[in-house]
Amino acid sequence: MLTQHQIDQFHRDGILLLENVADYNTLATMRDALAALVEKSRTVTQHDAIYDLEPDHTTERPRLRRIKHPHLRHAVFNDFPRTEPLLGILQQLLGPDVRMHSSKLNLKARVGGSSLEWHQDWAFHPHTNSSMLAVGLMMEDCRMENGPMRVIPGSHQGPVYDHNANGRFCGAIDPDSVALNYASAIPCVGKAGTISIHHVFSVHGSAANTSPYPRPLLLYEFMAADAWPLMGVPDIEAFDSRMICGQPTYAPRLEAVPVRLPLPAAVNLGSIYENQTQLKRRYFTPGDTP
Ligand SMILES: O=C(O)CCC(=O)C(=O)O
Repeated sequence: MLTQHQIDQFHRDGILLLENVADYNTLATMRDALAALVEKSRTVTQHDAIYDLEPDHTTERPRLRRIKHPHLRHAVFNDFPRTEPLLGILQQLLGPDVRMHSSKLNLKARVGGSSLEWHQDWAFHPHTNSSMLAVGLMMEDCRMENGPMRVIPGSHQGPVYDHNANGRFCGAIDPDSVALNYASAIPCVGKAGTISIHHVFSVHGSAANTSPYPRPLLLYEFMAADAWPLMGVPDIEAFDSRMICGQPTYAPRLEAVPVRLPLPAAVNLGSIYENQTQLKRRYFTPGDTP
């Protein structure tokens, strides 16, 4: 469980790191599940519902940017947030009723795995209130050369920034037009089993992976059950099946939150990496992204 000091730190900085949240056996099962998914990607030649490919992905040398919705691919990814200690941590931060918004496993392939430009998760999916956060589990040790996620402390107190380019949503902030202290960003480095927790408004991004090892970061987004997406709920059964504890509600809680809708929609819906190529000025060098 979190101490009051850690809870205060999360609210002050919008980012918190915690060691030893996943144990040895859980990490071993996750790594096996990941290896099987990477093996299956050998026959895939285009982005699909499961895989986001690095531009140089081949059958002989599979290179993935992301596995989409890992909680639907293997029980270990579904169970992890539904068991202690993560479950209790989420309830401390979000209350008794918690829903998963989504999950993703960002692999950042070794030697050149793609960077991600600065962005706020809120820009992708504004809700009726801001009781939302993301948890990132380091499935392997993560160092600076692996291209760790970096989170700008205090940026969750700021506005929601423009994430459009060429007249469409692109999922990235133009670093030259937003005066943030990018150098102050906290790198999410640590031993395998460490988690980061960042607020839905926190500005974050990551450099390319220059190391000879991949950087598997298992990310989940969660919200209080009374935070409802402003872009609508297309499938109420799927929505409620993502409750991880407590009860769903049909009475959204409304907060005076800053909102920009992610519209007009990005051209390549479903790949943040492709969307961000629309940005004119990048902060990070792209890695393998052409
Ligand atoms: O993988 C990373 O370094 C950042 C992840 C992220 O911000 C995202 O997938 O939205």
